Amino acid sequence: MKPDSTIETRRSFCRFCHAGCAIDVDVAANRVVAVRGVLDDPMYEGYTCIKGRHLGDQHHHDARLYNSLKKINGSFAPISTSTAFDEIAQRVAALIERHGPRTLATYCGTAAFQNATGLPVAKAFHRAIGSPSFYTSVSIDQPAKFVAPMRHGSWQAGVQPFESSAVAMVIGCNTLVSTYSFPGGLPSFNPLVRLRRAKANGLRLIVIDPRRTELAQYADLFLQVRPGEDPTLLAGIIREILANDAIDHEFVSQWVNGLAELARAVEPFTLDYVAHRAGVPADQVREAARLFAAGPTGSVSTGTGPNMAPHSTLTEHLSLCLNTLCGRYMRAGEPLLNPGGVLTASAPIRAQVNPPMPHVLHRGTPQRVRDLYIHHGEAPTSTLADEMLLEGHGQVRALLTVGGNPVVAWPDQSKTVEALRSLDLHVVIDAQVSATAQLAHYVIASTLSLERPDLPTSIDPWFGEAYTNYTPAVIEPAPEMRQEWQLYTELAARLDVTISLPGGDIAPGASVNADDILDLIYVRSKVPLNELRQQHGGRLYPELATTVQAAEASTAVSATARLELAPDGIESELAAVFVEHSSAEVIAGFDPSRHTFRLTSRRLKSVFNSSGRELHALRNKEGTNFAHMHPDDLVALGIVGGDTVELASPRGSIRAIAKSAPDVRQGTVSMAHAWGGLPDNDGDVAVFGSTTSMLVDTESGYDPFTGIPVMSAIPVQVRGITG
Ligand SMILES: Nc1nc2c(c(=O)[nH]1)N[C@H]1C(S)=C(S)[C@@H](COP(=O)(O)OP(=O)(O)OC[C@H]3O[C@@H](n4cnc5c(=O)[nH]c(N)nc54)[C@H](O)[C@@H]3O)O[C@H]1N2
Ligand SMILES: Nc1nc2c(c(=O)[nH]1)N[C@H]1C(S)=C(S)[C@@H](COP(=O)(O)OP(=O)(O)OC[C@H]3O[C@@H](n4cnc5c(=O)[nH]c(N)nc54)[C@H](O)[C@@H]3O)O[C@H]1N2
Ligand code: SF4
Ligand SMILES: [Mo]
Repeated sequence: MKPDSTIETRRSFCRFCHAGCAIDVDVAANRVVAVRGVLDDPMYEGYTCIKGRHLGDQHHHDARLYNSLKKINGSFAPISTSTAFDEIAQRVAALIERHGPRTLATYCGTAAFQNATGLPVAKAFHRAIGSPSFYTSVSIDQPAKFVAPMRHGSWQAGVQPFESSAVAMVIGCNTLVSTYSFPGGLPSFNPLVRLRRAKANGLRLIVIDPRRTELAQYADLFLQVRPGEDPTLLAGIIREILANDAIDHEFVSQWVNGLAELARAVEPFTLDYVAHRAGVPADQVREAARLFAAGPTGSVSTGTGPNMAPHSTLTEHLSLCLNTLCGRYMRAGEPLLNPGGVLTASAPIRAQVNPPMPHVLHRGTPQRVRDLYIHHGEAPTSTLADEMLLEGHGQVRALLTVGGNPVVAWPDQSKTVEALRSLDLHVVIDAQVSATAQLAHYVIASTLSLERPDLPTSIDPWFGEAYTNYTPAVIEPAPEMRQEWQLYTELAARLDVTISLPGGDIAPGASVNADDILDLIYVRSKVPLNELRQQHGGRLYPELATTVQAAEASTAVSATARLELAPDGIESELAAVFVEHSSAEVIAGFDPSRHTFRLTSRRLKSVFNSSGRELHALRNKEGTNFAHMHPDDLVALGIVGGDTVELASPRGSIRAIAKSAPDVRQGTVSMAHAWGGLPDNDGDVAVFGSTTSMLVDTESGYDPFTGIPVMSAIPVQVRGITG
């Protein structure tokens, strides 16, 4: 920093992860010199984490990409971004001409979500060119969250919120580290303070996780379940609640179908069976059922753990059933402090059921593999590598990767890398040359969060009270950098395509800026964007609060607008679970005598998936993605923390550094994903880590509705490596 440069403080919000914490950014000479939480922000009250406090490093580190790159004879050379767009558009046009629009796919990763404009414009571009090949990280995250309610139905007014509840059951979610949670779970906005307040108000917390997590430290009841056995445990808890007749009869009789069928399906899951299979003592199962059903308020929520384990839509369904059986929903007249978010249109929210729609799950545009379909306009990412490799009509030959890192994040790393290497055209827009960008034909230098105006959109409906926080760009991007939406508007200009957004069209070549795009997308915002732009940072909008409306008369008597406890397939899937010895049996090649451990997913505080490792301060905090194991398991294997181990699943093997972790259940290896790099980059695992997706098989054990493979509770053999 030059001595004469003055420091100016600008208000914004952090987008390193999804949590959107309000921050003050000190800027001098267009560089971020410090980041602090905003103490008087009404939602975050000054909270930030170590990643947010290193936002400046993220923007200015040595490997930051300031220019776009083109691969020539196997190595990258700088190219002007505008020339890159000319060349890319030409190649896209030729590929579409030859193979049809489906040949062009987009994959939007996490950085397209912490970003109000990236995802909507990408989607609109795909609609405009007629390409259904639209993929995001959601389908390798918690896709059951979208599919399970299509079979069960959903309650329009939502579940009872965590903070004002008497009890909460959290299954495989660790918000104190991930600052992430769906409604019903611990809100991710300053989570520890909210947890402490809720506990001071009498909340009783039940945590179900194979690891005694940071959140589990606060649990009144902790069930250290065997990885992958949540369906058994939840079936047992439901059976116990039914046996004690502890359900909300009034709610169930008015709004619910399938009670007898569900009761029949869970009947075999006795306390003894559950204790044996899920590894949770019978008295704890009984106590969890008693505590949850006693409520009288509070819901079940799940995180990525069970959503990535075998039978993920079944687990999600059973968790919805628990909420439904106990009637843990907002009722007519109760307050809605953030009715559907600030940035969406006003609409009455009623105490009634959005009916199940199971018929749409196997209808629409099919994928060419595994009998999977496109839901919600999004195709399952677990099939994208196959769609690139499988020849024939519909093959994906060109990919746009937007703020994602498939090489380390997509399931089955070997197949992913083979598929990416086979593409005719791969364009990555990223702020650094990620492992994925190394394989691309073009890398477009992207802006980072503080270089663009934005709104916290993906979490907008999740705030407990109506809140939003418009931010202008707080520093200027370098001239060659582009925002994600510009990849699409620049292609559209060159392909003569009109992109339609809710507020109007973007004609090919029209001159638009990021604020114009925000206006076009969020035209129905309850508070006009121009009003939001007048605010200095985050604010509550208490004037938007309403109450839950009574059900429409026609719905209240309709037999079809009911929540379904036993939709088609649930009884047979529970019966199939019952006869398994272990959920790992769904995976081809599983050998119980060899694969005696289960590898579970987890998040690390100082990095965000593959982001953050490029910054020394953050990397040094974590070291690597250790294979955390119980000390007794280390002794039994004859190894100590710091030793290298080989983890071998039926699909692949990796090396990792063992770490003694008494908080991990025996028989479990708890390890973070998205470390390592290209498989032939045989780096030191103690420094680079390793990629757990190498162990993931996409072709067996996947969920039949979402295609998500088994990405947690993966059966592995663990071996110490000597010498
Ligand atoms: N085995 C296993 N696999 C998993 C998981 C697991 O638990 N286990 N988790 C899954 C989950 S939940 C997810 S969400 C996915 C994540 O999958 P991805 O989203 O594909 O992976 P990330 O590492 O989050 O990729 C983010 C990329 O965006 C770049 N980036 C950061 N900021 C910006 C920006 O502002 N603009 C642009 N253009 N780029 C930016 C980063 O440099 C990085 O390369 O992985 C999934 N894969
Ligand atoms: N610091 C940081 N924050 C992040 C991320 C990050 O990488 N770092 N990633 C972001 C992303 S992309 C997402 S999707 C969210 C995810 O947010 P969370 O869902 O909270 O993710 P985790 O912290 O991994 O918590 C998952 C928990 O599931 C448990 N688990 C694993 N397998 C099983 C199982 O079979 N059964 C049960 N019951 N539990 C199991 C794990 O032990 C772990 O405690 O976090 C986001 N936030
Ligand atoms: S929790 Fe997420 S949004 Fe908040 S400071 Fe940390 S990285 Fe930024
Ligand atoms: Mo995620």
